[in-house]
Amino acid sequence: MANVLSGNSAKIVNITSWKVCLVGFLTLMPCVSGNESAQATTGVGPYKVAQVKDANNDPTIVETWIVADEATVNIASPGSPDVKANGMAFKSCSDKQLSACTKLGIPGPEFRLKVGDRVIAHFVNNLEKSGLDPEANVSGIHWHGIELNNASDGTEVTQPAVDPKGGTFDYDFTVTRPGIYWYHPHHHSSTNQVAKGLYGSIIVEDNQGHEAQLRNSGVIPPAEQTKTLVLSDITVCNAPGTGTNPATFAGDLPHVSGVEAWEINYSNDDLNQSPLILCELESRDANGVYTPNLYQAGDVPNIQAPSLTGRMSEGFTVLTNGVQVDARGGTPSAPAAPSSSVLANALEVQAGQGLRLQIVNPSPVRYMRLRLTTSSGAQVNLLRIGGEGGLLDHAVLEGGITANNFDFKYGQGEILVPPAGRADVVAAIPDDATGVLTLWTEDFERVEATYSWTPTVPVMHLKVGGIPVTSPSLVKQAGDPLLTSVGTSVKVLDAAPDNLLAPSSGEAGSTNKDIQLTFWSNNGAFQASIDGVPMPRDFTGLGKDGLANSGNPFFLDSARHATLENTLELTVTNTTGANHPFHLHGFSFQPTKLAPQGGTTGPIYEFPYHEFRDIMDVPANYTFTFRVSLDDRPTKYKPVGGGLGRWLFHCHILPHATFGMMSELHVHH
Ligand SMILES: [Cu+2]
Repeated sequence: MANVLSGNSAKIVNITSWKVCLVGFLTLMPCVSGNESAQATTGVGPYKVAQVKDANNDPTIVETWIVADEATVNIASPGSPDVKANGMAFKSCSDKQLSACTKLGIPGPEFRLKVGDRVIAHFVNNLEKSGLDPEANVSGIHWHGIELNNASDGTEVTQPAVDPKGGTFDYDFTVTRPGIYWYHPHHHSSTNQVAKGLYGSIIVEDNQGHEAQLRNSGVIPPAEQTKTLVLSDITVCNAPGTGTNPATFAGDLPHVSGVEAWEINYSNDDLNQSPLILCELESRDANGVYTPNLYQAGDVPNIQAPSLTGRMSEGFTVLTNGVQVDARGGTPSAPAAPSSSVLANALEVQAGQGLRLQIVNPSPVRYMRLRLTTSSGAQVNLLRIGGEGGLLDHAVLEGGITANNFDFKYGQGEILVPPAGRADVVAAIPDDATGVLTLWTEDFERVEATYSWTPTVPVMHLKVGGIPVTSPSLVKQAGDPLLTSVGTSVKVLDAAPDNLLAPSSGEAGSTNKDIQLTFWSNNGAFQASIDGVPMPRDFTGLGKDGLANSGNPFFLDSARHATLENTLELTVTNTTGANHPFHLHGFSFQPTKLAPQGGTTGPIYEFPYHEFRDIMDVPANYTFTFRVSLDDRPTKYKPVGGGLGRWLFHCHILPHATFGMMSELHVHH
């Protein structure tokens, strides 16, 4: 295995305390105390993630103290000059005194669990007090995708926000479904907190031995050939006044698609959130208020503005487990020879082996469109074997254009991971592979036939070495059996009526089974909303009438109501011209269909396999149909009733959610 650790561990950032104080002053925060931030680094290398510290001797209980803090991390690839980012990071401790901890890192430490395991997570918010009103650094943890008790869901409708500088909250839940999940804040300013680095992965394996059986029989790769890839992005400021090409957009990075348009728009400042705008021209405090001279070199700017007047931008540096992997020239289909630094930091693989990648995308805006190519540029298919709800019945090859002309807008054998999405994929390294293979993320047409103007960059390099492996039973192509080969299969939800309840007296809500993702026209400006009703959860302060803080920030006309233990069939119609990744809290859903919205024509996609997910990227002007079973689970204290309560649903492009493309499913007795 390539030694990816030695270079990185030598690069623990040493920053002087005056710098932290200066940053603190400029961001209207007190100086960071203690040495923690000065010692922080990113995870533990591009292809490894730190694991949580477990304080509990019971093998079925993971108990840990999860701390959110300010942190300066080094996001440079091992061996390259440091690139320091003044972000935010999680650490995990095995004692209440917070003395035995992982390093603060991006991403936060990973939970590896089995179905049935109980998680006791004592959350500690050590972020600085912001001095802003409303308080900007309140926080909490949402356990994205976990079907847990409502009180542990970590949103502003399930618990009070946790105060900075020492506030705590105890989460206590049991994991019930295998799959890849993640955790992140969901309270005020969570857009900014996630953009600055507060996220981590959760991997849950089944407790029936199915996955172990598939590993042991060589159908899927063994643990040593399984890697977590937390693929995110971040923007880091250059020193003010040093030009329009901040360090995070290095002009010599390899780009492929969309770069010309990106550069033109960048130089014209048409991007609403270029680094120059975020860091200098329109620097904003954590409440979205324009505040001049806020950022110095190395700062990670706030990205949430108080109104949506244009399109959101991706972060400008792509991170693989908190590190920018080495650049590689050329294009995915014609890659340049690898540099010595690529060779030094690549993960070593063997020809003929299978490589399993468990991918999480915590980016607030960026879609990861992933493609693996050989040293000569030939594509190696990324076979999807699972993701948000555990393993599939059979391996699936996604992307391309279907027989009836449904266009995924990414190539067959590529993988698209939208914001907050996850994918479990296997790549069969070709028997004749040599040299360095590279996994790239490319631009995606997320705004109706328009790219995001993001450059194509590598997110992983694989160096072929050692003795070739032959694994004839390895999953290699679409249709190869997974769960079916070990005598089980994904549960299938039967067709169901919508079963929505009328809101009872005194409650607001809608009985329309079609949830509409809308851009509501707010005096000529567009506001992301549900059913035309913006539901400001944050500091945007707009009520339905468009007036500043109408006094009803939890406007619920678009809420849906249903009864526990019901199965619903609902639709989500995207009436806008851009893709939106739809997320439902608390209950994983089974996708059935994507069809053109009413009144329009176009190809239909019926899901040819069964799966449970909590994120669905809904294309512009399409209607997504899904089924969901409102299963109960224990509360923190009782065996039943944990499924009752208020569960958010929203677009997971975080600025859209904050603007108001968010509502609630209320689950009643
Ligand atoms: Cu959206």
